[in-house]
Amino acid sequence: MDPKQRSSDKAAQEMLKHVNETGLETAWDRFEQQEPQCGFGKLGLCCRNCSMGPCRIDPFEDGPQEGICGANADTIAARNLVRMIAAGAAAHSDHGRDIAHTFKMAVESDSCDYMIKDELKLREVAARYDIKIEGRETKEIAADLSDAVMAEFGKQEGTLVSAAAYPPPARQKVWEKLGVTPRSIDREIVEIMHRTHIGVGSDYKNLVKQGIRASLADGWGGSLIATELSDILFGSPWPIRFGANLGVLDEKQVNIVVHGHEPSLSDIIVAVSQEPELIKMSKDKGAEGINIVGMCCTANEILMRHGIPVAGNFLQQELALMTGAVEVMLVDVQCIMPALGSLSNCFHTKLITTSPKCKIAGAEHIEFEEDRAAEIARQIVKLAIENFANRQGKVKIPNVTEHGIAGFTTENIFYHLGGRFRASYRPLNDNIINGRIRGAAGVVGCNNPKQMHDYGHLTMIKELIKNDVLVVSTGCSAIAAGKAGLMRPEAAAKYCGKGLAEVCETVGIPPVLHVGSCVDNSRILTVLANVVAEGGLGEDISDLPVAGAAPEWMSEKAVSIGMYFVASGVFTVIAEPLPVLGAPNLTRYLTDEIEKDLGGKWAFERDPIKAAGMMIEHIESKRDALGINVEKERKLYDMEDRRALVVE
Ligand code: SF4
Ligand code: MSK
Repeated sequence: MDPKQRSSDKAAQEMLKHVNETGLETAWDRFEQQEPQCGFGKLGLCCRNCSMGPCRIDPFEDGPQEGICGANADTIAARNLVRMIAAGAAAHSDHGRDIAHTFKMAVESDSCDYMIKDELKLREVAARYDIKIEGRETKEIAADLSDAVMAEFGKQEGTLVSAAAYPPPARQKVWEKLGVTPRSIDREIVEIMHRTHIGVGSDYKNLVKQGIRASLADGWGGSLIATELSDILFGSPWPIRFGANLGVLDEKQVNIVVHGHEPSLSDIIVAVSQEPELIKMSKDKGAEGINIVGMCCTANEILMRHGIPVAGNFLQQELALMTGAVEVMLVDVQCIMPALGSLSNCFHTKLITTSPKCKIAGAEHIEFEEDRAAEIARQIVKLAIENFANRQGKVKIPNVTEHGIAGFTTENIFYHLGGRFRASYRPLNDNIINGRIRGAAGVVGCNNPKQMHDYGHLTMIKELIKNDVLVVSTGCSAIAAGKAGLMRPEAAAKYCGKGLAEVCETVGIPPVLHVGSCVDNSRILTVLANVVAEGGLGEDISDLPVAGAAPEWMSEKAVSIGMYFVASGVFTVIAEPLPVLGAPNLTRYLTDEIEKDLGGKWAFERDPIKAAGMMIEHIESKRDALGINVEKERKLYDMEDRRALVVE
């Protein structure tokens, strides 16, 4: 297929053309080999939850309408869906648990390579957990926070502290009424596996209810813990310039690509790669230095905090390796294609796995241990330096790099909108109320070879900002926006409607705010909670003129994210439909009736312009409901009016 039909990214197109000439395979080729994909799977109608099966339901109603145990289409599709949520919530939350372990080690040890970098955030988060702050040492507060956070994963009684401390009270009441307030993170995931076992639940709504509860345990629990402890431990992000796309690889330097999701090792890799001894070693081997670049969400973690350039998003991981310029691709967990194992053997690249949870055939395994973090990081950097001399043949790096500003957080967004002397969400709320900003949209998620690479993200984002909708972005969507120049402050004048352009230019922010990795979708939740708390835009997140989207989603984590946004009251559009379309009652519930229960709902739309139109329509309907769409007559003050403005 023509590379231009596979990707809208110039660097990816160039590499795909090169790949066609070399005969190597990519995810796009393997996708075509899978066509036509299984219709039962797409519709959610196959079940292999026990060995009486596998069973499948005939979507045309000519064949069986029940599995051997009697499960119908709604039951089977709902069980499959909530198992996807369990996997997604588990991935995010286990990431959170790993960060919590690193945090605990940093708190307990005096000789560890990690330390608390953001004391202010430590105190803010600890206060939310009701931990005494006044008159206490940092270490004491951190020790209490470490215990409190660890308890969130496995406690047997009560509900999540963060689900009560962060969301607006009105939202908490919605959850209480429906009975979906998350209890503990692990429990909700385990309970999905229990409820979906043969012969347990068959009521599709009751199954979805547990999916909702587990997704909330992810968004307002596991993911939030991952984000907040990472900020405390590695430093809260601050707006920072970054470079993006395959052109950030440097032919003359030792290139190390860090890929996956967890920042613990990559953060240390960034630090040790700047050590003079290692830089000298790289020069002794004929390189000009050491170049660390990121891929997927590990990239987002170190880009947000250190401005480390990002080589690409999910569908570019094979392409980065195919440049022949990568000495080491260092991976941790999630979104790492197994294909990298055999592909790395066609090049000099060493693929190194580091997590006991993620070993890949064809890769070398160097297990990461937090208590030897710097030592292991140095070992890996040295391996990369030694490997520089082993490059084979010609290196092919597309000369394509964009720049942008990343590093926005719940805490610093308001500094930018409010300015140094007016640090509150008031200016954001006021600009929404006065209509300069119509509303906000979270555009997040992956790439998927079913859609042209990056096209869905970019087309949707451009349509939203053209209509004065401020966009916040995470994950591979944020990387797509960065590569396309949408994170340059100048993008406001080029792509935005008049109102949004005015706000962005006044404050000096880009119209698309990079708020981090996949777990950092929790930042979007806390921004929404802050906007509600600031006042003037309703009592609940479901009152706000906001919407969410994942225009190229593929991972189970995206299903959990989508569900926790819907459950938090957000209208959420995804391109590829959830695998439920063979189950009519379940589909109707998710895309319509669920709104009565939660204030948010799902929509499926592959055309990014139409999807953006649906989001804008929703935003306008919320503005109408808030009564802020009324055109106000502008009053020009004369001297008499001014004299009347007596300052008390
Ligand atoms: Fe078939 Fe029921 Fe077993 Fe699923 S759980 S495989 S529908 S018998
Ligand atoms: S990395 S989950 S492909 S966004 Fe977070 Fe990208 Fe999706 Fe992975």
